Amino acid sequence: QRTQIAIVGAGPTGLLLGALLHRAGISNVIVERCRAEDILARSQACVLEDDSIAVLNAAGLSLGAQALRQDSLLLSVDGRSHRVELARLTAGRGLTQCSQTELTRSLMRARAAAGMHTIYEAQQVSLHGFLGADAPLLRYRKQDQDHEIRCDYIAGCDGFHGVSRASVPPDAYRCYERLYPFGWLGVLAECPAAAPELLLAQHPRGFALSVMAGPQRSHSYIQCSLSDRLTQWSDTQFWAELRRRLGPDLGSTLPVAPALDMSITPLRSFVLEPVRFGRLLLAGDAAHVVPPTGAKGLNLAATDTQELSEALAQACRGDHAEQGLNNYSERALRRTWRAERFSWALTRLLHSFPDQNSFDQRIQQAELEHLLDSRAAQTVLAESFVGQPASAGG
Ligand code: RFL
Repeated sequence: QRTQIAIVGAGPTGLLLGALLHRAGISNVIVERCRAEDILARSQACVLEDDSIAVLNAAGLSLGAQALRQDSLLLSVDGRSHRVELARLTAGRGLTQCSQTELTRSLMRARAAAGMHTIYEAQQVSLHGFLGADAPLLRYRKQDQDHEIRCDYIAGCDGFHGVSRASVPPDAYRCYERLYPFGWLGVLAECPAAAPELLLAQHPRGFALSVMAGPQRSHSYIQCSLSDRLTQWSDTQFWAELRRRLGPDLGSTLPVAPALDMSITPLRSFVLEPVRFGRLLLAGDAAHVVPPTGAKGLNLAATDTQELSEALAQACRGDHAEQGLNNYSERALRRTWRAERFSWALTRLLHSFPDQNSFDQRIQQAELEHLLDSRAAQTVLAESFVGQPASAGG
């Protein structure tokens, strides 16, 4: 088989890149390890910047009624909630809440409707020849048969545990990583979130977050210990703990419903430098991971795919050849480190760290008070959340 771009991974990054390339007239094939149903069984919150919505629209996707755009967010500090007016502080920019599952489903459907090729359940995917001058090769096994795809470029969109990064010689890159001493226990339920807006809560018992995932669905998360197991938590215990952390303002009216899904996620920051290796380009979680506190993961993926699709289209058409690809790594990393800084700072501000002493706690309290009292500090927070317009280099 021959295609222009072979994409590894049918998560949101791979699917979005495929859709953008298709729109630019570039042929692509996605090779994915899992079944489509398994990918859709993963449930995660999804909060998107206006620029990410624009990338989805450019890919021909409209989120419709499942997406809820808000001009503000709520910050609950020790049981008291405060509204941060995002749009007023950032000349009209806001955040859209939706479901990552529904977003992925829409991308899959559009891909199938356009006749684009996705190979699910591909085993033993391996990448060859991407550092050489010749066309690289993707090999995989399916139904006891070996297959090959020859292409011009490979896009590694296979997430943090994928094969793409693992195929690069270790002396060709550097990794920067931080693991956090806690995780998030998450519940997806058929009930509204604690508030219409994205809600982030700091509390001495730990962080909490509540977000809409459709008109009648919500994701809720509470900080938990890394040693916690799902068997230790019932729905009732989860809602009681969330209610406690939200305090009287929002806890007393918290809607609850049986959990449709419950999961525990460790929190991690990770950056790979560079993200281009000859004819292999990495995007999304394959290249960088942020703790979800700042809701930046998919937003980074959206900008990665936008820039990468343009650079790949340019290279495939032969005009100015690889100019865009040559710049891809540097531009992506500048954006990534900004998002990493924000996600790290917000995680530090809103979580309880097990090794925190009383001095650290007072500093955290002072920082939160400063944020609630200062319009300038709230503007900085709002700008980081909604993202800066592409023209500002954000
Ligand atoms: P994914 O979603 O991991 O998909 C990668 C795909 O590659 C496949 N794969 C392989 N295929 C073939 N061969 C192999 N050897 C392969 N190895 C892996 C996998 O099966 C999979 O299908 O990465 P992608 O596409 O880059 O997407 C990244 C996003 O999923 C991630 O950034 C977001 O979920 C992060 N995130 C959030 N981002 C936001 O922008 N806003 C949010 O509100 C938000 N909330 C969150 C989040 C992530 C969370 N967790 C789970 C860390 C909330 C949470 C709790």
